[in-house]
Amino acid sequence: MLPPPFKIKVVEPIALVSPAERRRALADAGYNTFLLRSDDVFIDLLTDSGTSAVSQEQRAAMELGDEAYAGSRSFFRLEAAVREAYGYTHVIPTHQGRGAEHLLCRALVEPGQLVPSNLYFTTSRVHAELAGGVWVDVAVPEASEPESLHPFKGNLDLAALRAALERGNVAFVRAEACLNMAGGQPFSIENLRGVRALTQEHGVPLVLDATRISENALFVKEREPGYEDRDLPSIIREIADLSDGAVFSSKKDHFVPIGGLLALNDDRVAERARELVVVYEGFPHYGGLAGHDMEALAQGIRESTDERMIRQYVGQSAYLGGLLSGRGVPIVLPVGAHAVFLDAKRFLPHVAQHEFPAQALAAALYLAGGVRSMERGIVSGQHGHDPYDGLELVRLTIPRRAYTQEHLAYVADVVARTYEDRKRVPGLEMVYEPETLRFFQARFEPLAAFPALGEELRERLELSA
Ligand code: P71
Repeated sequence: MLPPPFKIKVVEPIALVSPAERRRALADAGYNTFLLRSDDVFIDLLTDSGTSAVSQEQRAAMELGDEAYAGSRSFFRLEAAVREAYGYTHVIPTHQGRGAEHLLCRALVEPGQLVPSNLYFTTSRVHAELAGGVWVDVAVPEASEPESLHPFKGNLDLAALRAALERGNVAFVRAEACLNMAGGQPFSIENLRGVRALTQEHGVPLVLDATRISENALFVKEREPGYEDRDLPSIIREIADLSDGAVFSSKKDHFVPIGGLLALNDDRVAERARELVVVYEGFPHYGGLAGHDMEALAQGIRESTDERMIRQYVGQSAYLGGLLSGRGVPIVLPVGAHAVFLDAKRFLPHVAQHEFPAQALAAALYLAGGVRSMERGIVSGQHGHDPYDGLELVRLTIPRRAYTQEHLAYVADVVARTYEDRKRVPGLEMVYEPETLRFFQARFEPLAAFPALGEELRERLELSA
């Protein structure tokens, strides 16, 4: 693996608090890693959202932020950067991805209309449903098979999509790049072309969730015949050109702590979205962002099409995944874009799904080594009273440009140590359940005492140091 195409100029101290403090912090957080304080976390792999390092060019650009309420120069620079990278006609900034999802769904979804998509993302689905839409899962079955080596588990199932379109009353079709809930898995351009043909045949808009489009383009280059010699920006552009619009959470690929985009080609839909943005986000020339945020975002978009940058990032997940597979830890394969996903059903087979195995595993990893991860199982996946028997994953998500190989090697040690002691990890009981997006703030109690993983790991690491 080549070294990263950057070096470190500004650092942020981190520290591993004692095992006793971790126990207390975890209990105070109701065994939910979302509720931990970052001071109690050593390696923070909760999310790649808003956690990247910014570049010196982004910092410099921020000085140029034009904070004019309307007609801001920074907006026009952002618009130009979006058009250059993706080619969309209309650009509406939002405070983050879900702001764009809200506007899109309010503009496009009528009550009772269907929104077919590859799997779901929590906020995307909630906004479609709040607008009265009905979410339809049209992912290929391999998306939900952690052991399938399918190279494009982010593909849409064209037969299922055709059936949904033939039922009629479809608001828009959503295709998510590097499908988060399947493990950061790409779609192929061949598949997207098939989706495009079907949506055009039925006169239905195709909207990308392009949050992780750069990594998707890199996987296309590596895995799809005919793309090996293409440059990354042209593949990104080809993907965007197959769609009618996109939502972006810019907190990922665009290397900014805050920001999102709604990009559209259709004038009428864009007009509706602009009527809504003034109600919910702000004037269309800033949409919930400061001028300096838009400058950092415009520069981040340019960096996000740099193949060396994206290759280094995807390489970090592959590195961590390789260390874990080598030690027999069950993970989702192939390793995806932004994270390594542990398969909690195989990691903790003694914990039944109603005892929240992924939540319990995330808690155990924190105790073992101060590593914060995110539950992606029944706590985040179950929706209302629908039964859930889907994936039970723990996501070790890699912030961009933030951690070194040494950090990741430590994480692999913590996970492998926890795996050795997996039989002693208890299930959980949910003691507080919020009504929507329950995973953020739910609280749990362990059904038996957690083993003293942390104490033992510390001894081992100190001995080997
Ligand atoms: C991630 C996030 C952040 C997150 C959001 C909700 C629950 C837990 C964590 C955000 C995404 C995303 C995709 C594909 C839209 C959003 C929302 N991901 N689409 O993975 O991955 O964007 O957070 O900027 O509002 O940790 P937003």
